Amino acid sequence: MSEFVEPPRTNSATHCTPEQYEALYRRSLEQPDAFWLEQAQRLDWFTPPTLGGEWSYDPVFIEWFGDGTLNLCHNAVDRHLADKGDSTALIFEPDDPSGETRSLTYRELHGEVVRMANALKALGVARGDRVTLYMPMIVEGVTAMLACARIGAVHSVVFGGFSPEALAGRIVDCESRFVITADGGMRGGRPVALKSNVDAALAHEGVAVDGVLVVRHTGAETAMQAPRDRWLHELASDADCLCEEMRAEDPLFILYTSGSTGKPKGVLHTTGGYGVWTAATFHYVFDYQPGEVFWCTADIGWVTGHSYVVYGPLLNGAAQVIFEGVPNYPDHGRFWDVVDKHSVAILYTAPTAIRALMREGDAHVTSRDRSSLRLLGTVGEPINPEAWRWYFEVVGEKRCPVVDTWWQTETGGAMITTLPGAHAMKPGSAGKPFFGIRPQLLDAEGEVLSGAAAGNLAITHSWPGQARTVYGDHDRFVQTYFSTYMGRYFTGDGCRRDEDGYYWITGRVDDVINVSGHRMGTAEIESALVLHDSVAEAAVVGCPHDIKGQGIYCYVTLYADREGSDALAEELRQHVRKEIGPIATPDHIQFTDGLPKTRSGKIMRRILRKIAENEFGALGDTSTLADPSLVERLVEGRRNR
Ligand code: 6R9
Repeated sequence: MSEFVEPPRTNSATHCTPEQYEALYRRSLEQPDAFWLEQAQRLDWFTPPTLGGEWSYDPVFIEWFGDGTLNLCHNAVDRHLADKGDSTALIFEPDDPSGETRSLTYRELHGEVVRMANALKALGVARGDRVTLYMPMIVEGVTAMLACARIGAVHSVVFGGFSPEALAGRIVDCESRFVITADGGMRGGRPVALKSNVDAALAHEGVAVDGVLVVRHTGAETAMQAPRDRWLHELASDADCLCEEMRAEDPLFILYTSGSTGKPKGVLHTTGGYGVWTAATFHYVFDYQPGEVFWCTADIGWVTGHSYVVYGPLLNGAAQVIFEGVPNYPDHGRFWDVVDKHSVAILYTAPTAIRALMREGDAHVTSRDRSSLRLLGTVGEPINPEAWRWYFEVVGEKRCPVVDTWWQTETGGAMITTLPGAHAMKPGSAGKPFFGIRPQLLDAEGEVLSGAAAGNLAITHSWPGQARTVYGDHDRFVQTYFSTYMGRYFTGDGCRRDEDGYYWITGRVDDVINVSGHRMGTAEIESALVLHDSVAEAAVVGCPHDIKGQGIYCYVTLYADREGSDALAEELRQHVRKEIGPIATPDHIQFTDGLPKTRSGKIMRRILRKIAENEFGALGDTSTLADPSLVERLVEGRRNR
């Protein structure tokens, strides 16, 4: 069931041995402040911190390195100029493989960041202001984040696949007065209309910003609205732009993520702790060696793009690929073409991409060289052992260790992962806790489970990369993460710990689903559905999906005078796409004359989940339902699909 796969030798000099891991892990628990103050030396500080963690989970406040000051843009860019000025920082690979690759040294990156920062100042952005980014995966996405950090502004990146409605909500929530976008983006050969989506978002009532900075990328014709909209190339200048001295606990960014209730939460990360966490995890997990090329395929619109496209690699002075495209364009060998073209040594991607490519057969992989690969990583959702083995055996030819990194938007960086060299791997298990992390498994009653056990995953002690609050709603932060199990951070994930102390994440235990590695609140999709004038009520659950991990299954009841049809189902799908974005497009819509409810009116989601999973034998006790016969009709409806 849980056999080990011995890691291939990593041909690196700095990887962590099993003994070193044990010693460092022990020290990180026994002397956390000393340990993390030491790790903090990975960064340059204006004022080095003397304080480690000052935190409590009841009441909830979290601070790390509270008396230190630093600037993360300085750490990601400027401080490398002395010895890495001429080393590669970014290699841009466009969507179109025949398009122009663009390589930037750290010195050139510095120039671009300064130009962007000056443009932001000219637009009126000041320290502490929130700036919303709605960008394609291009160099300027990275420089825009770094430019914000440079001048002390707080970036809030909104994934370019979100709809104007979703963008508008996120602009309003963090009272952002500035947007950075591009004339357009390209994905899989198709244009993405970013600037016109921004215009549509800003046309919503109550959404007003002072300035929109537009990057010329595709050259698409772009309507500019004076004086609000400005081109980057017209506003940028090469004048000196110093890095603001930030306190460790000054906000660095807000990133919206879905929860089980309500609208998305603006998870807030601060400067010092997040910087130390991403720098240290990147170093240990990926075991990066100078001269190697790193490639994380995540978009900067997600936390993985924040921590392992922007901050982690650049804080470590790494060279890395920025990829605008998708895995299957122009064909299913694109990832491996990019690996060969840029001699990628470390590849970090999501199980959904691995499954999608696995389905297309080995030839797309084996026809490419891939000899540059040294390490493989996955993130975003549980990886099924079959996909793990394909990644390890076919892609990595058993030469490359696979690191399966479990973490969340709220954790800032990797939390549970095998370390190359230190741990044997188990296909499907994330492995062992990272330094300083104390996972705990609890049952529904709050009893702590010891030894080999399965339960809900909580973390008992704070770590530097932990989110500090939900922007503008600290109560919601406390409620969401610290009230299920008092005095602990609750992850929302189910997990099993085996006899070797390896952790196996089993997926969300709340009303969050994970579609292609993207987190989605079922409540958000339900709210979008009931906005449609035919829909009386909706309940959304996850269902198994071969490629996406989970699909979106919607039970919909209509107003009495409406009738369900294929055409209406399609209309509802389009409606959800428009309200949230293409990633939220429902896979199944089942019309029903009612939803299973308790006598007190609570929807019994457990039953709906089982039916969507085609597990009709495991419906459990349905006797408390107000209308037990409804379940049979729902099962019948599912069977007929
Ligand atoms: C980094 C990221 C977080 C949720 C998390 C869990 C799932 C992430 C995983 C994993 C199993 C892994 N998840 N990594 N599950 N194994 N290696 O994905 O952040 O978008 O906030 O999602 O993703 O369910 O709770 P985020």
